[in-house]
Amino acid sequence: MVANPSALWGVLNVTPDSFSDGGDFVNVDRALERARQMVSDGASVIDVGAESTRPGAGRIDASQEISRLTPVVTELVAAGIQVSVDTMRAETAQAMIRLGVPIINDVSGGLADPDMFGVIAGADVDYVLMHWRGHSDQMDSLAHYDDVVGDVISELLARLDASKEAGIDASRIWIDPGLGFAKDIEHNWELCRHIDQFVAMGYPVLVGASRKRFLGALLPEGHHPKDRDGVAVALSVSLAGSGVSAFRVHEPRLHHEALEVWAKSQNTEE
Ligand code: PMM
Repeated sequence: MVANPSALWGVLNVTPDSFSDGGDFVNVDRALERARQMVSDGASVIDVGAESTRPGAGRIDASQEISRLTPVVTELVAAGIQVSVDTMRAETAQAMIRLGVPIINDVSGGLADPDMFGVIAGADVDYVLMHWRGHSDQMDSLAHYDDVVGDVISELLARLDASKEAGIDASRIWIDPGLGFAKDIEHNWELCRHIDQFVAMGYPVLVGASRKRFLGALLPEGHHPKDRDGVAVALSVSLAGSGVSAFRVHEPRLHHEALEVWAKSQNTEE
């Protein structure tokens, strides 16, 4: 038997200003075409976001976020594609749940909006609870830890406790160490090296390293974030045997092929 490669969540940013693909998929037809392509390339979930979380990014309001998401999400749900919506806002999450979205991906782990946990607790959805310390315009100044792995785990545990108190079913929760969010380059690597400790927490783990700055630091100055796909694939392969449940990636085809090679190369004979 061949070991199962982790699942892939394809990133679809319907934003004019995301750091790697801003503006590429604002047009609804192009967004749908890209989503379909990512599914045929091996993505099992399409993670749609309408608000950029790149470092330094400003915020948009909920009505703008909902109006960017609605046409794309409606079509994806109708096409039977498994959709996750990347939002920190309870109002947006509620609107997307009404459209039939089965997963809410909240990079703030419920911290950005006090109503988020209540919305999730009352719905039949999975919830990605990511480690987060503050909004994009301040997160770089929040990247201070005594022990990054221990601190991120204890902050996640505090959010998991709060989610339980709010009535969210633990079996619907995914956790995510939040690579690039209030972490410097070395913090991100330290988290990758110790990803097994996150897996040991007993929740499915989602990792979002694709095209992030800490990977870009390995490449020549002046490169485009899209040039980071090769190093991102290498990282996915290096984490493939760690028990991570899914990788959130911009180029599912490359990750899918590489993870297949990884799986074939494992000695998993019964
Ligand atoms: N990273 C970004 C956006 N959403 N969601 C999760 N769960 N984990 C992440 O690491 C994550 C995320 C930022 O990257 P993008 O601008 O390429 O979407």
